[in-house]
Amino acid sequence: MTENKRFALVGNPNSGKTSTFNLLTGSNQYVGNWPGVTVERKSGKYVKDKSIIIQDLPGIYSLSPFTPEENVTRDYLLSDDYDVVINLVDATNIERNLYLTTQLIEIGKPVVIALNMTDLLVKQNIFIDTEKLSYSLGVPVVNISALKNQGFDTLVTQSQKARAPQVQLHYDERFEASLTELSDVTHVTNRFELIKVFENDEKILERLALSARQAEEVLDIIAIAEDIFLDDRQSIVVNERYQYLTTLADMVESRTQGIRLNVS
Ligand code: BGO
Repeated sequence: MTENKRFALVGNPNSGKTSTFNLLTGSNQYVGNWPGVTVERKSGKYVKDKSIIIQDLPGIYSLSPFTPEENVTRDYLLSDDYDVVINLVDATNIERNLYLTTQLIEIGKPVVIALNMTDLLVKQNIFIDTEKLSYSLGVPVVNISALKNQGFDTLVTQSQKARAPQVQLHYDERFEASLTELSDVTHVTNRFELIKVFENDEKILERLALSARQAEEVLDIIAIAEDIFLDDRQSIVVNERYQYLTTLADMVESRTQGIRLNVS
């Protein structure tokens, strides 16, 4: 079994990506631009093992390519230029941060969640069951604090040995039924691509080069879903992800109000 050597750092803005990148690479950094856009490209070598290459990717909230940053990150993640994604997640705001995670997992390459800012959890009376989170998403979750330089050895070890996600995130049955129909028509099996077909994502559709008949059937399936959900295709997907994440957060996170009862 070969170890992963090419790490891609992905996360929301302010999740601690820059702090993490600096800790992992120290002064072994290379700064340039991504081809064709004025988006900064930073990569580097791991301070403790120079054979590990770390690619920092622009901070984003979603893999819908609306901004140059989202485009750069998405194109990179759909390439074969990396072995594993390290997904920075702000532990004090998991529901919002995990929105991107659902999409990363659906791409199907190895993902490790670096649950950052864990130094703030006790102060903010938040408890996260990381084992349950890991089990639910089918990917390793490592607690880190970029501020306190904690958890990085474990993060690197887990990233080296991470394998493709073991769980398929399951959405509402009606949405799943549409995805199954789309898969039957298009023969697409990758979850990320399939959901992008549902969203009518131009880039993915171009790549798939569907026949006129397939394209027509795809549009019929989506139109039926829009009638059922009384919503447009993009909003259906956003809502499905958030519903999934609300349930997940309820299961893995508890927040107390800062009142500690003394039980004697
Ligand atoms: C400021 N714990 C805590 N408590 N803070 C962290 C951690 C952590 O584990 N990791 C990062 N931060 P970036 P992106 C700041 O800059 O790495 C903090 O966008 C400030 N700046 O120090 O930049 C980090 O690259 C003034 O905070 O994230 C930074 O993903 C007052 O989270 C912020 C307070 O980290 C974002 C904080 C002038």
